Amino acid sequence: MKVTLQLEQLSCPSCASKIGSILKQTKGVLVSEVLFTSSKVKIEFDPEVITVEELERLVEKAGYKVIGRR
Ligand SMILES: [Cu+2]
Repeated sequence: MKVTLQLEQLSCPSCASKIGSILKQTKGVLVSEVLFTSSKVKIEFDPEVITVEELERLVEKAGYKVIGRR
């Protein structure tokens, strides 16, 4: 399953790599890509292991607001 999360403006590239490394350590995340310029996070995940809501919560716990998903 795939989802793209739209975040509030990321202020610098290290924010993007921080989110990327959190996702890499997360069970159920198969592929993740953080697009710094558009503040988007593309995630391919196993829905039997993790849900979109849990993914959003992880990103928000790291300090970044999720303002949309598709
Ligand atoms: Cu930053």
